[in-house]
Amino acid sequence: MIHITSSFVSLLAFVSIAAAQSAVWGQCGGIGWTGPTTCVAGSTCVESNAYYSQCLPSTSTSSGTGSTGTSTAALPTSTSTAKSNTVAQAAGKKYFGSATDNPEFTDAAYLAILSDNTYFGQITPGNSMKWDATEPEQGTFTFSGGDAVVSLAQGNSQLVRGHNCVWYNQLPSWVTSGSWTNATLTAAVQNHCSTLVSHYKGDIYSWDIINEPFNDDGTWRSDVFYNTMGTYFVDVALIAARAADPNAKLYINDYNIEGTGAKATAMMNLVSNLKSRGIPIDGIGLQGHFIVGEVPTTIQTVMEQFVALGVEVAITELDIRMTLPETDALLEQQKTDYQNVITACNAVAGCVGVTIWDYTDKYSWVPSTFSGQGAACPWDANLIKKPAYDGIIAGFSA
Ligand code: 9MR
Repeated sequence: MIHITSSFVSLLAFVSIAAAQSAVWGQCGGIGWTGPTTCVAGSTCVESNAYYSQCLPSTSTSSGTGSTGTSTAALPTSTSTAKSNTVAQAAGKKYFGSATDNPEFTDAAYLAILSDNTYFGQITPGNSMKWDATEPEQGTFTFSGGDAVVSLAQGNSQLVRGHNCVWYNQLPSWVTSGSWTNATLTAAVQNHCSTLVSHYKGDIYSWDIINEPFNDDGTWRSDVFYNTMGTYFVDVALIAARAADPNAKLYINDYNIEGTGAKATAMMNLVSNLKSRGIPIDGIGLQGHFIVGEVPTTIQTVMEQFVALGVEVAITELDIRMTLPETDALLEQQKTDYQNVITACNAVAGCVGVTIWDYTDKYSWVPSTFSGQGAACPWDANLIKKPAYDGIIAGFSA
């Protein structure tokens, strides 16, 4: 009875302020949201994605990605004063970098850290160079989003990884629903890669020309490209890209190839096959979307095996997620996991750099894709460095 009464009182209190301000953990913005856009005292409106912003407790030092509705005790933070790109370059790497996305550029605090090239010597556009963004209609190219990323990087003296040219996802419907023949799709792929890579000629350190071509069992992914052209789409895209920007490093990028197994073997066989036929291939991107406590122990071995085939490697999309809420133990394990990944890259001369898939939990893709998981990045949602950051520094210092 007492419980019901107190809930009722809370409900009344909530209703009375609902029109003005959202409660802690309540929605406070996003596309289509017509409710309050400010939060009750002690909480801050934080954007999760374009469709959802949430009132998070502003006094908490946690990443704020927990959504249990309970407040969390202070969580440990980074203690290192060293800078991630500075230590990466001191270790002989070309860069330590971060993915980013154009909507984030309006966040001044976010942008200031992203633009600090002692932290990040390289950036990757998370979405704005993809096919749906760059050729939404056949033959009509739009480069404004990608151009903004390149211009930001150049202003900051940062390298750019181009991402990506041919991928099964984020395709405009004219590609996925077209009635293609081998010849017409070959021409479309050639034109897309050639125009995209030419536009950024001289601006890009490395390009993910092919993204995620394999299933986890090492078979080819069934998509419009493979289903229409067989494996020939890989040749077509790589050849077009090489002609468009001879100095850009051409990569194939995938996930679940970071440990030995069928998918890594399939990628190695592809590299050997391309090399034997003189098709240009310079690098393999190991994405590195990991789970805390589950980083493959064979990551260094796999990188060495790729390098032995005559390509460079990079960790291209590193993040290490956990089941929320964050705890001291999970953050400590995450620090160890980040350190192990960086240590492996550091130990392999042909591993040129590491890119995290955005640096802050504020803009991570993880919570919207894996329900109940998050806190995958080295900076929390309040842009505070977590113990994972110390793991990165330690890995480059080994
Ligand atoms: O970070 C990207 C996210 O904003 C997009 O919604 C998503 C759509 O597929 O793509 C994310 O980036 C992916 C990358 O392009 C390829 N590897 C997996 C990444 C995370 O999904």
